[in-house]
Amino acid sequence: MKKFLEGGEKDSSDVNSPCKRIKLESDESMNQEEEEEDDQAILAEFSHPVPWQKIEAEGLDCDYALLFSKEEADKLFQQLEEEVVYSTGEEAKVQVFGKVYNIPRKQATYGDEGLTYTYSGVTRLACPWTPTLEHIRDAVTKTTGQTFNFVLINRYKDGQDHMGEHRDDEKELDPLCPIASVSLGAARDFIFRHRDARGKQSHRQIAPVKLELAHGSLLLMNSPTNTFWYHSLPVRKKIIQPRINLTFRRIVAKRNDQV
Ligand SMILES: O=C(O)CCC(=O)C(=O)O
Repeated sequence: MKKFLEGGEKDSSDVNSPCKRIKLESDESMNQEEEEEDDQAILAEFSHPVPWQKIEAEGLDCDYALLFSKEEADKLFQQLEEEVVYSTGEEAKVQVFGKVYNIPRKQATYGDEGLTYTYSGVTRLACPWTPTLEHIRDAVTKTTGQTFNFVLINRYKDGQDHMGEHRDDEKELDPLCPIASVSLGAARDFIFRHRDARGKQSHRQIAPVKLELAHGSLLLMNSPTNTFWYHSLPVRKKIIQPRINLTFRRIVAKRNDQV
């Protein structure tokens, strides 16, 4: 948590925050009138401005904000509980080094028609967007200026459910698009560990970066974070409430109807 607070005290005027970045891109050759019009358009478009916190370390670049109020987040959680259909049977397993495991949580994949995403030895086809998923996706787009065509949903029934260390570095992900992680339900710890500082053989001492992902929060993992840092959601036995996490992604690789 300390690292997060250290890295996260910058205010929303930070030039690296997503909203600011969008404004700066079009700054160069404008007269004042055009600039004012542009500012107004941005304010209108980004109707839900959020105070971003920057989280940085060597090769790690993230932005964190509370995107939804408690009331909105409560409602979205309930709607997702009614709408999302999670994988079962063979689809609820992953392969790691050739061995098949049950995943310690529930998963679902939604997105644009025909998109697939392969990770942990399993290929998943996107189900069509539900109204609530579209609503959350559009809120993330309005706030960040980024578009997404796929979402991986993880549901943790309580603190026993977890996710092991991994990177989201699959080739089919657009490397220029951040992975946008929306959390609803129980707040959970989320830990980044540098690839050179993992395990007994590690040759560098780099402190892990620890955050708590709150109800209604949005974490943007910007490039090159997923090249250098692994992330995990560890077991937290005292947590008895469920949590839903949605990672919005942009997939650029072939669709399943192409060869
Ligand atoms: O539930 C979380 O916050 C972790 C999700 C995650 O690591 C992933 O989808 O790759």
